[in-house]
Amino acid sequence: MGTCPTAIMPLPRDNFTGVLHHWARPEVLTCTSWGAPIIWDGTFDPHIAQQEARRRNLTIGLTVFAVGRYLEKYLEHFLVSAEQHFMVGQNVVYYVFTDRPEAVPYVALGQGRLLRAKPVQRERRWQDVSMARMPTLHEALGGQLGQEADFVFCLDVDQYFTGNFGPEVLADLVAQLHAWHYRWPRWLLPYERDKRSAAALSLSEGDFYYHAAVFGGSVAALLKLTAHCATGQQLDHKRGIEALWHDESHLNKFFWLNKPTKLLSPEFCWAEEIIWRREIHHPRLLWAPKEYTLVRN
Ligand code: 2GW
Ligand code: MN
Repeated sequence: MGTCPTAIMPLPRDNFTGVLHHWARPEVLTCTSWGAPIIWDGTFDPHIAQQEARRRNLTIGLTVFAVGRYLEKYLEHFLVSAEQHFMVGQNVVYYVFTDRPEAVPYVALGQGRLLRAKPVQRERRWQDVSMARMPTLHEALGGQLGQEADFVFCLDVDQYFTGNFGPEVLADLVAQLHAWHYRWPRWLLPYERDKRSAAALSLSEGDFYYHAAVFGGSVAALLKLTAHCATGQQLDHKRGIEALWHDESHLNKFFWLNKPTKLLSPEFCWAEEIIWRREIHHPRLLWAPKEYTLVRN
């Protein structure tokens, strides 16, 4: 971990965070080598972000897939906690993609917030459920979602909000540092290494390992991201191969080629099963318990 190389680079900033208070967290990396802020608790003022979002009257989309048993198991807690913590005070549109729109639980929504349940097919293999999100999101971003939202966040459903997740996270292209891998040397990161895959990264490539459970950005940037990943997945499929971590591998390839303009610290998507770490001040999202035997059969 280093600190921001302020001597050679302007302080990372954007309209939502203002100048990042990188000195508030000297023990962690608060900007990337290409000048993108890495936001940690204490490095931003949430009120500046809130005012900026209100001033621009933004609408923020939140997409989530709840197919098969994941609907009963995770969706209600996800939505109820999002009402408490996700973009409170902003215009929000939830897009819930599911094979059973009629089974989406009723959750009371705050003012300026609405939910759209969108039907999707149920894929046979779970890897396909996960990967099918990319083309589905691409289509939605090119349609109603893209028209009504300014920024969109795309999240896994098997998690719940535990702290404020507000407009400070907004930027053109936003990536999430993976809680398991943020302290590892690059050569150990679980990128796809098979050169035949569209997602392949060599040992000298890759900046960080990003978690596909959280990514976001402007509609234009996400159209590009989802097109890249959907195309890569399709190419691999035609060659009879599948990347190690499915859509996440393709996402990591995209972020290597197209640098994110903001990174979220692992506080924004933390796992309780990971031993407590001093730099994790304020977890905002927590992974829900998995119970693989129950849901993966
Ligand atoms: C997934 C795996 C095994 C059994 C079921 C499912 C499943 C996933 C499902 O039955 N229904 C469903 O709606 N999903 C959706 O796919 C749901 O939104 C879920 O959050 C998402 C990804 O599956 P998940 O959360 O079980 O996978 P993780 O937590 O191991 O995710 C990481 O790796 C994935 C690729 O293997 C994705 O890249 C994901 O974004 C990563 O967080
Ligand atoms: Mn997940």
